[in-house]
Amino acid sequence: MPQADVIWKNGELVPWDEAKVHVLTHALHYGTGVFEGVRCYDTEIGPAIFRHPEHVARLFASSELYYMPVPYTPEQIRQATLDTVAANGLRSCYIRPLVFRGEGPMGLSPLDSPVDVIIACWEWGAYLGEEGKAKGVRAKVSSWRRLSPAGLIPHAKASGQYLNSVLAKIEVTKAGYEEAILLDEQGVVNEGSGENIFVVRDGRVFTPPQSASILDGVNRRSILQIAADLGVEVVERDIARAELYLADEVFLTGTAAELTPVREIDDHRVGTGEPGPVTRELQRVFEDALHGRDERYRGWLDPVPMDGTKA
Ligand code: PPE
Repeated sequence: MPQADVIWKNGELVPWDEAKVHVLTHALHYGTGVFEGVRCYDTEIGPAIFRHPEHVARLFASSELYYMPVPYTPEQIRQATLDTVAANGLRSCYIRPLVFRGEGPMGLSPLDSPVDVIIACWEWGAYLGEEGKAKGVRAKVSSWRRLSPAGLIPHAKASGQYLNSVLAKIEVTKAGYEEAILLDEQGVVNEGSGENIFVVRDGRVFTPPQSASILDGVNRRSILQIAADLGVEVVERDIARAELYLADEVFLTGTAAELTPVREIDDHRVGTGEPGPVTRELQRVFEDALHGRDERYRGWLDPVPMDGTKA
């Protein structure tokens, strides 16, 4: 993967190769970490982080859900993130803050292990490929069901929980597809392995509600706002598997994936097999928002003071 120069670790910027942990790190054994995926874009107003406070807030919410007090304030984490991007001199990048239980006693009780924080960033292009973003990806419904709220917390972005997505992703990539769609135990559509999902039928847009086993995606919220501004109705309701096949359009949203259309699901062509008009319009406005080209959404950008120097 592309490396950057420095990584923020517990309050200090350290060289990329020196940002290491001990093999008895609690999170390595038990998945006791929470993280964020954030993006910085080279926008009309300079490098800026998209919906930064929302990502920081969700990081703290995930930490709280797993009884992992972050030893910094949200404002300190925001500032540290700006510093990390600036120190690496990256005008656009993917940012990965991670809060985790570090080196401490082995065993399931994490409460005596330290809470460590790192913030890394690197250049990361289109998650599901440039072609996928332009033409749509081929998806498959995974045989693995989305993790149940009876056992874990879908609304937390927690490291260990991602084993569910990892199984789904391995299954569908081995079968020759680009992305996995996960249903819940009742067979209701939930989300992609790392994205929220939207279905368009007869000009109306549907997306699973907060009560589904989904992450409350920052980009999901952005699309709800943009759709409202465009006068496109979005209904948050359960989606049946068959509706994926009967849809006119389907698309995925996420920080890594941005807005990626889906052109095929389980070997059924979605609509015409090309991204449809609703997807295209939402994607166009969304991309404008990400890059600061739309005045209406400038408030979603947190500018990175670059100081013109590399640390
Ligand atoms: N659901 C899941 C399960 C998920 O992981 C993500 C983000 C989303 C929905 C969309 O959330 P948001 O980014 O706030 O719109 N997935 C992150 C991790 C991807 C990875 O491979 O790692 C991301 O996009 O950064």
